[in-house]
Amino acid sequence: MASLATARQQWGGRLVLSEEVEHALQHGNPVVALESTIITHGMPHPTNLSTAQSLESILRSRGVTPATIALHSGKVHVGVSQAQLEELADTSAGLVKKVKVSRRDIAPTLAKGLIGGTTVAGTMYVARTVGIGMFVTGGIGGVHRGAEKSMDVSADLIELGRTPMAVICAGAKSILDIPRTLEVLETQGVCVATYGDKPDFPAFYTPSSGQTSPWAVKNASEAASLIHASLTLPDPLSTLLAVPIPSIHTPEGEKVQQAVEQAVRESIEQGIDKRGKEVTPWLLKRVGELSGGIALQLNVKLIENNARVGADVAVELARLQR
Ligand code: PSU
Ligand code: MN
Repeated sequence: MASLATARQQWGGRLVLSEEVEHALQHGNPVVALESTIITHGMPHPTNLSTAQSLESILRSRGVTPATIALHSGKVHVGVSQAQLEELADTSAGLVKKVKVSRRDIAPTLAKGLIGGTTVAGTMYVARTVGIGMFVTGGIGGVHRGAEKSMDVSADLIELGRTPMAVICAGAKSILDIPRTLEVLETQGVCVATYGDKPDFPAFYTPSSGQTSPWAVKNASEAASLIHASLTLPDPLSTLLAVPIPSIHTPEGEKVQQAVEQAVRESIEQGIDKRGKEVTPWLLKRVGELSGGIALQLNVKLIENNARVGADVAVELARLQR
């Protein structure tokens, strides 16, 4: 595993760890990475801020140190201050636009000293360098509908294939082509496992996408053994742990599905589907508008649920790693 001294050297003075993250990593205490694109581009203000704070406090209350990752003024931050969280979440007009930072955007965002929210791919890239093995988020990027023409396949899927880590999410949004997303994950050598009683691969707002995950784990201890096995292979591999949204939300989830279908239709009609990195944020915003705010409420519920599960798994995993 990467030592902090090595990581500092590799980043050449660009790495800033929060005190609590540094302490936890040095002592082998459980640490979970959190992304920041969801703050800068994925949710509207002020829910983006309250959710980011809530995720951190859920993790802490279960004995896990949160490492929210973001770029700021030429530095890579692993663990951000309250003030930085507020700045990331501030979407008022007139501010310099924040960058959505996938793998390819890390260097230019640093070189230009901009503020960047890291995507799943960007967050994994950074987390690995400091030896963090677990990451909690809402949904990953995937294969977009129509990708057989547009070739819009999220860098998140490729990152999962090259950066060994356990990523906990609620599946992939049905703004995406879920069967093809699962195909690419297989091609990339990523172990996809559903958490809980049923093997269904979840579709973010709803517990089932109609697809089945190749693997399943029943509880935190089974999840931790799987992740431990993946991370201790001769050439470590990633696990995508898919946690279904709790079933009490199913009626609202089905309403949001209708908004998703309409948003995807509109994106094609208006040519938004050809705008690269803007596609996902546009769809998220439009689903929010069309669902009258229900999508956002569900998004918060499911990501908080992921944080609870992720914390329990991280505690078990740290035990196995001692
Ligand atoms: N899905 C969500 N909310 C989000 C994202 C995805 O429900 O905020 C963000 C994540 O940061 C993810 C990124 O890594 O969008 C994927 O973007 P793209 O499809 O452009 O790779
Ligand atoms: Mn894309």
